[in-house]
Amino acid sequence: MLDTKRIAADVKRDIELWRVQGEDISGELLNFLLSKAIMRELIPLHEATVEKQRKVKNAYYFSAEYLMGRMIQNNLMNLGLHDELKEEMKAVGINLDQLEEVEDAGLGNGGLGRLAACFLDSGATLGLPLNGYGLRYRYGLFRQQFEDGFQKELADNWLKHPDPWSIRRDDRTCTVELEGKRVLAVPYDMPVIGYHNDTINSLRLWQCEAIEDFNFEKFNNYEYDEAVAEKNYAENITRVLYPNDSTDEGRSLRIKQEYFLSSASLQDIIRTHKENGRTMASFPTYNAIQLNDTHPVFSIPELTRILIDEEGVSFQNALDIVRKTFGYTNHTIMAEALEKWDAKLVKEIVPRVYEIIERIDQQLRKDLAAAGRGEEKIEEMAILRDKKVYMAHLAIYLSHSVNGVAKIHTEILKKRELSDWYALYPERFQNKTNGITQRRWLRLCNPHLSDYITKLLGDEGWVTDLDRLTELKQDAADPAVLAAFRDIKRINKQRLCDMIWEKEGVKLSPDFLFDIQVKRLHEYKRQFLNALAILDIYFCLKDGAITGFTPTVYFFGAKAAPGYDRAKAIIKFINEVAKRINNDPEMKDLLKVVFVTNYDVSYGERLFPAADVSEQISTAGTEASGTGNMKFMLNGAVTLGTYDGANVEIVEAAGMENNYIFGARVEELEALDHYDPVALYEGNVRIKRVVDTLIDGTFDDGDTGMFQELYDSLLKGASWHDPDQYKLLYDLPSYVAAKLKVNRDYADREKFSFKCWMNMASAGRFSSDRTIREYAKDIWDIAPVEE
Ligand code: 26Y
Repeated sequence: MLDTKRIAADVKRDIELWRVQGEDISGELLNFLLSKAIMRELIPLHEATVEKQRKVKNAYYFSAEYLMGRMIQNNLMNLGLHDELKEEMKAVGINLDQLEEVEDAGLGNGGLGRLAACFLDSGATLGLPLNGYGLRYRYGLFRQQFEDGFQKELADNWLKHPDPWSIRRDDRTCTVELEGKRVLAVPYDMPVIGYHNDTINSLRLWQCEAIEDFNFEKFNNYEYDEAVAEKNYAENITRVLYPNDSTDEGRSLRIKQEYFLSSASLQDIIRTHKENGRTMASFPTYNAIQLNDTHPVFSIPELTRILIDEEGVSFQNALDIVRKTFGYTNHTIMAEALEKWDAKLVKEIVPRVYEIIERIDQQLRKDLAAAGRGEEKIEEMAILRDKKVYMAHLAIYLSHSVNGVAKIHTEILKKRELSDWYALYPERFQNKTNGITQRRWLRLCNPHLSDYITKLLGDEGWVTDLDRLTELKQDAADPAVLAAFRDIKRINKQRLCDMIWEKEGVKLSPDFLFDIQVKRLHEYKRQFLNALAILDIYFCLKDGAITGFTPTVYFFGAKAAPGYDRAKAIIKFINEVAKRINNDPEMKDLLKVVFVTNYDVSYGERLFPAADVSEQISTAGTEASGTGNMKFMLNGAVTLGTYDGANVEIVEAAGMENNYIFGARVEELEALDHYDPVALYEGNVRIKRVVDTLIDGTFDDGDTGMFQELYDSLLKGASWHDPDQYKLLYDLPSYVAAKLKVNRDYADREKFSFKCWMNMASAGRFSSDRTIREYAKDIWDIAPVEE
């Protein structure tokens, strides 16, 4: 364990020095001083972990995204330093709450990136030899602002403050070749700290740099532009995270990022493998690599290439080694998000890797023919087809394990999207239901509830064994427990109100019902459906069709990909609805709508603990899992959702009767052969009334025509889709009914808090500790390193 006294003394001395200079201690400065002092102490612990891991099989998580959020408080908690340091700092007039100013590390888009971060936390806490590889983007996911209700994107300049949690490791630098040019891959290591144990794993993020930071030979030869161009070529590769999690774009920069990540990480693992005195034949015995979706899948042909070209391994043996090494996780059912790269681009950027892909494709075609597949089927399943590289096919063919991220998702993959592959390799398919780390998503973000749980359970064991929450189910019978639980929720709601007032300038009351939908903005997630339902409720409150309504705030938080026009139109629409309702004096004590700006990990840490109702309303069969749903559940909110993704398992664990499931299920939607949204619109005056607000002048889209486009998307369709492809109008009546049922039920606070409590007490399964144990046992074959 660390020497808290020494750390505190270090930081206090630094603080004094800054103060002598007349400097105020800002949150960022405090973060820097604390983190630096801790990092110094961590180095020997990290080295000890590395040494132990040399002896055993290791797993590596390859991911283009890591949504780490703020590091400092989580690290203080995991190291067990928080309380003591808080006291020490108080003594010199410093409040650790100042750390709330510190910026998030936002190197990810959404669920997939946050999952990677939760997995690393669980790996270290379980003492597993699990380390991460990713990219050190100069700019993370954009910062969102609203201007007149329109989303505007600003650069996320997260490195404008020094990044004390990373150590540059020049000694582990390697080179990567792209388009015949060589660039440097320089690793920056971030510690991944196990909770109250001595494990310090690492997240190694690659930064791309020119081989010579500035080529003076060229410069002196008057080749000024070339000298600068070389530097820019390299630095562009890790300049920015693609802010898109829905449509795959055939961009050469993205291919370069993906190959750069794959190549550098593999070189590093192979180097370690050899340093440990091992040969490539034993590579899969000592190394397991998990591919977080298809983004790092160039690793498959790249390892094949290295084995053949550099290690003299035969093609067949190389495929065998590769297949034993990799596991592939699929995170999406949406066809648009399945990566298909333009073969010509791949060939230009990595010609030799492309040749290997061609050879793998030939082998796959042979295997398929041998397995009795006809020409047409072979063409459908090929890796190279229509001058494109199908990354998912490459991943499945050369992995020993393919997994979905929730039961229903894995079933849908087997039955629909990947049915041909399931028929070919049934033994490769597995389910690994997602999870979240209770350290960040309860212990850190909800201290009052955490303390109360600890008090009831008698100890803090639940922080590393979330199943212990089931013991709390019996306490639901105790009215005093539920009353205390409600008091805690109210404190959390007040905290959120304060934050909303400060950040959004909207005054809210914690006595309202808090109903929250936070996630990336996407049509399939149906924020638009939520907005239409709120409008319907609003109109019905105005005309008296609804009475006895419990005052409610509907919260939204979501970023839209900058090029996703319709998602941006939905944001503008929700902001218009919010403006109308919030400015209506009749709604003052009844209804409010807030779209929080720049929803990110840190905002989430305030929102989840304050929620009464969690909105999870994707069209059945579209959301792979969802993990926000689990964060709400763990903090004691009920789910208002469709029978989709992990919602299915949430209600299985917490009881249908304690949640609000509505809408069509997958089978019902599949059986719909002539879906006619126009008939629904014409046949239901309430549907018509809300949909017409898009075109009757109720709302102003600033003459962009975006509301007309939204209207058309529901009733006319577009060149690329049928009208109302996500069945909003189909589910709208049952959704409004469910929203009103929640609202009525909430009036009986005691009964409602029973449901909330049962959800919290049933959340044990959704710990990422459980998920990671399953990966470790069923896919990676790794075990905790002995102390
Ligand atoms: C190819 C590129 C456009 C792309 C980039 C990022 C495609 C997809 C993504 C990210 C996808 C993602 O975040 N998926 C979410 O993964 C979560 C973790 O498994 C799931 O819980 C969630 O349902 C799924 O939408």
